[in-house]
Formats: sequence, structure tokens, C-alpha cells
Amino acid sequence: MNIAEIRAQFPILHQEINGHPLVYLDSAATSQKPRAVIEAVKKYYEWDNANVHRGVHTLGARATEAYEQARIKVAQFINAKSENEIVFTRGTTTAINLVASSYARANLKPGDEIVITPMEHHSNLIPWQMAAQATGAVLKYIPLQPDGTISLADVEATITPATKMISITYISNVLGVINPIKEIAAIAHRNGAKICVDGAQSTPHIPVDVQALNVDFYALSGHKMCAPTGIGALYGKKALLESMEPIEFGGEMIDFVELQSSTFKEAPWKFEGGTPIISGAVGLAAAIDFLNEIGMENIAKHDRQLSNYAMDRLSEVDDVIIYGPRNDRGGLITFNLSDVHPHDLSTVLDAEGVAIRAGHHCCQPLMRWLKASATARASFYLYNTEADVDAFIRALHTAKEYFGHAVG
Ligand code: 7TS
Repeated sequence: MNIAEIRAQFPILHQEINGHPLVYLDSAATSQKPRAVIEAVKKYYEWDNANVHRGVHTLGARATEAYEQARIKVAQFINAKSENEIVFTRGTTTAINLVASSYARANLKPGDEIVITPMEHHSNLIPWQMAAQATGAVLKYIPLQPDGTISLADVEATITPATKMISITYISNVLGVINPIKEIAAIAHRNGAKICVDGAQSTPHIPVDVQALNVDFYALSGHKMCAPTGIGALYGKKALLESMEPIEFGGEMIDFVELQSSTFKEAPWKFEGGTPIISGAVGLAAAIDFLNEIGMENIAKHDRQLSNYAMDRLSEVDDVIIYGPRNDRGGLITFNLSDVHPHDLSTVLDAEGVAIRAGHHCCQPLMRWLKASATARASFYLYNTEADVDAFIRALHTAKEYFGHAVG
């Protein structure tokens, strides 16, 4: 992987922030966009823009073709059996809400169990709280080990024949933990449960094969994998999607509308009520081409090497608390500097041109488990270099000097 060439394709990276070259270490929140994606969206608006699935004029046909081609791209990218197993959504949040609102509410009854973990992003937690409240199902948690990982013994112990749904993140956006999804899926299926995977942090960083994992649902966000904001997808096994009721009703998703009742298109279109996110899908297709050209294996290797390097450098800094496992982790590191509030730390780093994330990362229950009100997080992607990590560590030392009173 030639990082210099890759960086050259991301216009936003070539600027100064507060007099320093930008060091963008917040890709877990959203990734930057390569020129190929920006150009694809621009070209779509300059040449092809029209509404999809309606009318027969040329632009309408082109827009429909581009939108449906993007669905095929997404299906191939995660190795779905068919593009009809891909529902376009706004992102991971909307995708998981669709499963929780449609599948779960129709299939859960009082006494059934939903199993999640304390490391879930609120997007993979609150929808299940709401589904449990609506159906009388019980929300259970697989406990975390001291390093933030989960053990398969605990998965076995938590999932029972009463479990109807397990929903779990593939890669934690705070701990960097990579969960053994294939093994968890096997345990779920042995107990007659379905498994839904939050792929927000995995899809951008590692090769994903939903058939090999044998998951029932898989949610992803385009904006974390070089695509525009506002586009994502839900993968669902065909039979499951076909069995589900839409949760949004209106244009685009119907077959016949009578005065008192209507019939709907088949999956996935019945879940895409209203004018869809056409330019977003075009951008997502371009992002997938871009990632494929570099190769997901190469990206995974790069992210792993960089986070190992960052872990080594960060571990050398006194007064830094690192959260999550040391090895076998995704491309992000969550930490705190002694008792300095991460917002203050992030502000000082920004003054040095270094963009990191600070806060609860939409994981309040996990923050409580970590006994931290908030944390700082540096996250890496294909355009980051060891020089970025070095600049981050230098900025951290500057912050330490600045907060000298606090770190003693
Ligand atoms: N799940 C995980 C594991 C995430 O990291 C995020 C976003 C989501 C779900 C929600 O994705 P969305 O695209 O629907 O918003 N995570 C973060 C983050 O860590 N910092 O900002 C957003």
C-alpha cells in the first residue's frame, strides 16, 4: 500500500489547522472522502440526476441504474447471496432500528430474550430496549472480561433457548475489541436465535463475508468507509426480509394502493419508502470501488500495524490510561491522560492540528463499566501514517506540559 499515493487522493487532508498540518485521527466517527467519491457524486448531479423507479425518461433510467448498481456493489462487498438482500438505509442506526422495529416486534413475546453486550453503541442498544419494552421480552447482557473482551463461555451461558435475538458489534468503537462473530452466530443458531451484527466499525476496516459469518442481519454505514454521509445498508437473509413488514409507508414502496388498503413491493424495495438517497448510493458505490482497488486485506493489515505502532508509542507515555485489549484489536485506541478531561485534552491537541474524539462515544453504559465519565480516542484509517502517530504523541507531550499541574 502506497500511503503517499492514497493520501494524495484525499483533498481534505492537505490543509493546516491552527498552523499545523492536519492530523486526522477521528475516522471511527467519520472517514474522509477520496476524490473518486466526491467526483462520482458531482458527476451524478451534473449528468444523471433524476428520481428513481418512476417515469421512463433517460435520466430517470440512468439514476435507477446507478442506484441499483450500487446495491449490487454493496452485496458483492460483503458477499451477500443476492442484491435483494441489501436494503439501503441512512446508516447503521437506521438499519438496526429497522430490524428492531420490524422483525423483533413481530417475533418477540413476553419472556423471550434479546441478548446484547455492554460494549454496544447506543444505536445497537436503545432499539433493543424499545423492542423489549414493546414486546415484554427481556434484555440480557453478555458480561465483559476485565480487558473488555467477551468470552465464548459467557456467550454460551447467556444465550438460551429463550433467546430470540442477539445483536452485537463486530468491532467496538471504544475498546477496539473484535468479536468472534462466526462463533457467536453458531451459538445463536444452535439455540434457535437470530443474530444481528453492527458492522459500523468493521465494514470499513476488514474484509466482511456475511455468508461465511452466517449472520442473519448486518448493518453498515457508508460514511465511515469513504462514502458520503446519509447512506448505509442493512443486509438481511432473503427469507427474513421477505417475512418482515415495512416500517415506513408511502411512495416508492407500494404495488397497489386502494382506498382502504395497499400491497407492497417485495424486499428490499418495500423498506425504502420515499425518494431514496440516490447520490449517496452513487457515492457508496464509488467508495467500494476505491476500497476494493486498494484491497480490504491490505487495509486491514495497514490499520492493524498502525494501531500496534500507536499502542507501543502511547504505552510509553506516563500517566496515560489505555482501555481495551492490547492485542487483536481494531484501528483505534481509547485512552485518558490522568485526570485531564478528554475535552480539554482534545482542545489542546486541536491547537496542534491533531483531531481526536472526546466524550462518551455514544456508549454511556460502557463508560460506566470503564469507570470513566468520558475518554479520548484516536482512530486510524488507510490514509494515516506513522508520522501521524508521532505527531499525535508529540501533541500529547505538549498537552502534558500544559496540564502539568494535573498529571503531577
Ligand atoms: N455502531 C457503532 C459501533 C458505531 O461506532 C457507530 C458510530 C454507530 C453504530 C452508529 O453509526 P451511524 O452511522 O448510524 O451514526 N460511531 C461513532 C463514533 O464512534 N463516533 O461518532 C460516531
